[in-house]
Amino acid sequence: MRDVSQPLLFETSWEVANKVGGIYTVIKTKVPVTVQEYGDRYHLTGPWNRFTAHVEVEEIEPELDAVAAALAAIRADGIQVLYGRWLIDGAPRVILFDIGSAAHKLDEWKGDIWRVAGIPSPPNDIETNDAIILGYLNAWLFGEATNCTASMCVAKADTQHAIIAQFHEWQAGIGAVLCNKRKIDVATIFTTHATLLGRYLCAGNVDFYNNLKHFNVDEEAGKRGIYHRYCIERAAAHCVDVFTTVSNITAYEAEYLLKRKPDGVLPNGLNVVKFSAMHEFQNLHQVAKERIHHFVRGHFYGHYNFELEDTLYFFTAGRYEYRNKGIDMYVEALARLNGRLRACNSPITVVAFIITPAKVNSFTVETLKGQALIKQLEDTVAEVSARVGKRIFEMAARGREPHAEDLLTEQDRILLKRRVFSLKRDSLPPIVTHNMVSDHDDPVLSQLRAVHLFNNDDDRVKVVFHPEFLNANNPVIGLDYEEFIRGTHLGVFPSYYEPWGYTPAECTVMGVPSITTNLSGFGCFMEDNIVNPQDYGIYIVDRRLKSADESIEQLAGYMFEFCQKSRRQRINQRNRTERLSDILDWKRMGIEYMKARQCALRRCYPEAFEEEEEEEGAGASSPYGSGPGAKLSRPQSIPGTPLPGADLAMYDLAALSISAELPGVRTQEDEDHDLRPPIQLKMKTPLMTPT
Ligand code: G6P
Ligand code: 1S3
Repeated sequence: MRDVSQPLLFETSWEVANKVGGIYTVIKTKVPVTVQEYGDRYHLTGPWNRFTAHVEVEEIEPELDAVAAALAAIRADGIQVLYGRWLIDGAPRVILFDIGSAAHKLDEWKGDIWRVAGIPSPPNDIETNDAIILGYLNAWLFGEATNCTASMCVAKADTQHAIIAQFHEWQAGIGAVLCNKRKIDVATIFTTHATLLGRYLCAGNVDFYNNLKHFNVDEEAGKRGIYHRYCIERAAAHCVDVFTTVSNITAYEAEYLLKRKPDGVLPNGLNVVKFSAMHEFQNLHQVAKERIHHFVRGHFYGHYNFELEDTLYFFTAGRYEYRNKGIDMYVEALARLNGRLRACNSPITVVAFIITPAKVNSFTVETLKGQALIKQLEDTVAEVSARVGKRIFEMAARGREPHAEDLLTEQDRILLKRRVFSLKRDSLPPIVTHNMVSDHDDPVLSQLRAVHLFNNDDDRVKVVFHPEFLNANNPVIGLDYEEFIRGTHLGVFPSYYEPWGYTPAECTVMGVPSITTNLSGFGCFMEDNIVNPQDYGIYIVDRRLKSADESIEQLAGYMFEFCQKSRRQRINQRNRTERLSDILDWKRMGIEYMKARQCALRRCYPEAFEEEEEEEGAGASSPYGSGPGAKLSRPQSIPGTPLPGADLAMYDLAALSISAELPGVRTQEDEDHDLRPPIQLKMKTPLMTPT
């Protein structure tokens, strides 16, 4: 019998040391807590991206005999594998497979996966081919390491420790299927971060959530050309000991689309950086905001008729999934906000950013010119100021009182005049910072035209569409994403399809209020766990029970309400938002991963827990109940019904994971800034301690 007290853990994903999207963030930020728990018994496996691996990974020799022997067997077949330490916090061991070097096996493996699991794989779907190769290599690794399919290194295989393999997302799913089909002696977990069908269906014009129970899933997948990928995802969900996803809403979706009710929910956390002094993050806001001011002066030159002191920065960001990420709703609500601010003669100007990668050629000349002109003006003013300073000093040193008219020479005046003239412009400030490949039918631009948001002088809402992710070397907004968030006032993410949603979570840990929806995993999590999230700067738009028009109205209302806050109120609200960051820390969220692993071990090696079960009563100590499909324990706080008939509470393990006294620690500074009581968490159930 394998020893379950010191298991080895392998976590596998396409995004290990390979940044593609949100899963990279999940894995990378979670590493420190996992390394703390597993130390050298923890490995991550994924594809070897040669463009990035050489800066991300330091090659070392494997220490564990079983891993070294397994890699030797795989390499003997001509497959290249990088074993090393991923150079991030926690420095975990990684095993990266060169997918191309296994291409000679592809046809054999495609045939095999059809025979053993009935999963088809059409030609020319590179992503699926890669997923098949990754899956087979992982299964090979686990087989060798556990002595289940060992070829040449039986003596070195690990037959002593229990091994847990966790697979993230469909791209890693084939490995999970093979572990099951080949009866490899590992406890398995499959975690989906979205469902393929969900993403596709939501992007179309479908009333997704109300029809979830009625989709003909095979037909819908077939119509969208993703049937084979769907087969991988569904098979993985069914082949593992424990099936999980990232939020209740996605668990509900997975139950109907993948036909297995998830055993639990593993919400995403973040590495929370705590400043020793509360005001430090407020200072960072001020510094970053100044940098955004600088961009705005240049971008709006010639029409810069608003006060930056009364300007608020809103933004949305993420993958360019126009409908799924709720960009459609954001634009419509901005138009309504513009109307309201104008109607009440508000002194506030909102500059609303949209940051999402689209197909572009380069920055527009107008955009670059604006920044160049403002830089020129800044340089000229600096030169003139230096000369004026020198003159004042000379006069004062000679005992003369300086008079304003003596300070600027005729030459200075002409120079300044020329700079001021160059700021005149006939056109309106541009909406988009780049030349778009399809300007005429781009969804954001088309809708901005439809709602007449053109950056007119009298518009109180100005729009800047930056169709590329930010980085510090950007010549226009020279800030990386994190600094940019810090400088803004409000993140707006009215998503329709958002299994978790890191964007509002990132805002929260940086103390920036945000708007999310009750269709996003993050929004539901906050709604389920915090009493009055709005008090803490988490606004949740109802996209479940309201019509689209009502939701837009609610969103516009939240933004308008935010515009009416005084500076003092905004500062207080930021303090409160920042205090929520503790509940998003992996130190808390990671507990759900522990539970999933514990559950996988119990299901895979029930005999190892028999004694304990006898002592405690069957199933008593299992975090997810005693067998697949077991009913989950219900939380004491039942969340509001999402849709008629939908019971999200049944996946609500996540809500159990936070101890009630967590973020309530208050400093004197808190008290000074914020007279409200400590954060009220909804859940009262104590932490489940995995055994
Ligand atoms: C931070 C800074 C303050 C600044 C304030 C501006 O709190 O520490 O010095 O006045 O930000 O807040 P606002 O919401 O107007 O950007
Ligand atoms: C998915 O990435 P996305 O932006 O396509 O996974 C993320 C990590 O779990 C999640 O935060 C997001 O909601 C999903 O949609």
